[in-house]
Amino acid sequence: MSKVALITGITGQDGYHLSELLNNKGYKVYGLIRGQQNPKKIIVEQEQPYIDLIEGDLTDPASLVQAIETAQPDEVYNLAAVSHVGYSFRNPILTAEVTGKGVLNLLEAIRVTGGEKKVRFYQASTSEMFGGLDYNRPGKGYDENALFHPRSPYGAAKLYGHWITKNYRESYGMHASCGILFNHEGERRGIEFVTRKISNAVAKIHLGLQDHIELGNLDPKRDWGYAGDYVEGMWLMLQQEEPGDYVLATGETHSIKDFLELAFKEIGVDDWKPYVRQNPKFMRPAEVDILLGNPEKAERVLGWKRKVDFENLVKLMVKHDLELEAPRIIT
Ligand code: NAP
Ligand code: F7E
Repeated sequence: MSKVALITGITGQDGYHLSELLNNKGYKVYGLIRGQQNPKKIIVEQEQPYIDLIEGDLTDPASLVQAIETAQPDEVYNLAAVSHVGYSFRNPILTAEVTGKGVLNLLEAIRVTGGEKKVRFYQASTSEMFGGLDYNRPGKGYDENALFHPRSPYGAAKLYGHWITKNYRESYGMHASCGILFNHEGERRGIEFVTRKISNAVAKIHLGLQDHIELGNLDPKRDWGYAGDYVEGMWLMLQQEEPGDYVLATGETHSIKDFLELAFKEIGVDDWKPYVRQNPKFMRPAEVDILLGNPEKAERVLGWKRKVDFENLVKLMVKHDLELEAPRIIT
């Protein structure tokens, strides 16, 4: 009998990579899709016909009960969220409803349908819960025991999701695990996130489709890995006998300027500065200046290790966007 997984956030970056992974492992995959006419539905149906889509929304508890009853999952991966930090400052209440309380709605749907002892649950926690302050382990990075200090409505909502997941583990004996994932990127990254915004603009600049890119703060540093590597870690967490919390990270940190430097090199440009303009519109009311993760526990307990390094991540993203944008040139 093949295992059954229900993935929320199926139209997102991680939803794509995780469903590919689980399908290759022989799982029956269900995906939760929201909205009356979600434009991404047709893309999922075309690219990943093996996924059974179930309509539902993290803010609608009854739809989640229905989704659990329909899929009868062995594993639930909660990837759905308002996930853009900048957007969360502009829409803090929606963010709390979806990214925070939505986790509780899903856990309750599992519990009231009697799944708390059967279902293994993954919560997509985040390095944004650390906030870049209290950087109390210089050189080593944040691990599972580091202090939380979220610096955005997104980070605060995720922290609620993190603690309510741990609470259901402790209160009801649920096999509920939290992956504290540092930034992970790739070909499927949303265009509103800085790495993809850069790789896509670099491709368009090279192809003559645009002449510059507008960005916010260029100094923050992030621990950037490849999404395809990180979904393997999510799956490994749910295969452990005991639930737990794990940091997935590369253990390296790089600035946005470093990313620009490597991305523009891919199109033969040594000096990126003439192509970049700063626009206050993309600055945030509070910034996370530096994130560096320590994945020692995940490496030791799960046997997880990232495969793609920073340089190859930038390369694969620019290469992908060059291939994506080239057909748009009208000759
Ligand atoms: P993403 O590409 O932004 O995808 C977010 C998904 O959530 C989309 O499928 C979206 O569906 C869905 N969603 C939004 N609101 C919803 C609602 N009310 N009900 C149901 N679904 C809803 O995010 P990602 O990069 O794949 O990240 C996956 C998860 O990991 C997120 O929870 C994110 O916060 C977390 N995380 C990401 C990173 C990272 O670096 N990528 C790091 C740490 C944690 P629509 O198509 O309907 O909008
Ligand atoms: O910003 C700066 C921005 O939006 C990275 C999400 O997946 O990872 C992601 O959150 C940095 C920030 O990602 C622009 O101020 C400058 O310092 O790509 P981002 P994020 O905020 O780190 C975490 C781990 C998550 O959990 C989140 O879901 O880049 N920056 N200029 C810019 N950022 C954006 N988006 N756009 C700019 O123009």
